[in-house]
Amino acid sequence: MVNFAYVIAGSEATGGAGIQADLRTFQQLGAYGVGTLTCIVSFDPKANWSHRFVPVEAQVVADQIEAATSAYDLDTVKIGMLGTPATIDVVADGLRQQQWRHIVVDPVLICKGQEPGAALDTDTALRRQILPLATVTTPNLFEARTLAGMEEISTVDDLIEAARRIAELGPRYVVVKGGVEFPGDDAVDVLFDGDDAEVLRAPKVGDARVAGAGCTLAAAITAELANGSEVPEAVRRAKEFTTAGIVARVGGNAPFDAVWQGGQ
Ligand code: PXL
Repeated sequence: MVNFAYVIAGSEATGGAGIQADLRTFQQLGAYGVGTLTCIVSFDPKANWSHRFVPVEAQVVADQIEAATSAYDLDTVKIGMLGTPATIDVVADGLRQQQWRHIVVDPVLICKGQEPGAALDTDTALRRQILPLATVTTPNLFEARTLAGMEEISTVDDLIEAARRIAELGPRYVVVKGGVEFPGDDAVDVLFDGDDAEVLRAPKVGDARVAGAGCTLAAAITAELANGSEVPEAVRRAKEFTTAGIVARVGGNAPFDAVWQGGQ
């Protein structure tokens, strides 16, 4: 029997991040990937690889959710980049049509190609309409500062405080990711369950950000949950999977490397 893992996310045209990374992760972890596309990001190599962003029409997002959820009894979903308030409306509506065992929300806040005004609307809509539905959310340092309303996160206590504040927005579990920006030699993540915090560490692999790391972590949590793990075990395994993928990263002509999900 195969377990289904569903993802609602954007395409990143180089394949490093977004739904391409999510579906590779699902495949590696033995889950059958089902995907709904929300937007298309095409970096512009002529303009310093800046973001070009095109949303998929809201009705088409709704149609995809209808097709996917009608074809299979899905119960575990990852939410990646949504991109616009209109998309957030239809995704929130779609999610409310059925019960979910797990909703993993990677709170992708801004996309550089967007107007600042539009990005703020999108942040507000995500916080109000999507985060409260999450059983697990996985903000990076920037997203954690924004969602928790903290100017600085530079200690493990700060990571825990951020997680505590974000849990008050509704998610059952919060994973705050320190990443390469967080001081020290380790990539430190904190898993907060509403009461207690568990600190996860792995030695940093270099000091440059690797594309797709955040997408891969959230997708790996989703796949492990689809395969029956409890949240803490899913998060620990997902971190190991992602670290191995960063070690095995691929490089090309873009100025950033990307996670290879086959690293483990
Ligand atoms: O890594 C965040 C992310 C998620 N989803 C899409 C993206 C990006 C970053 O570029 O393009 C589609």
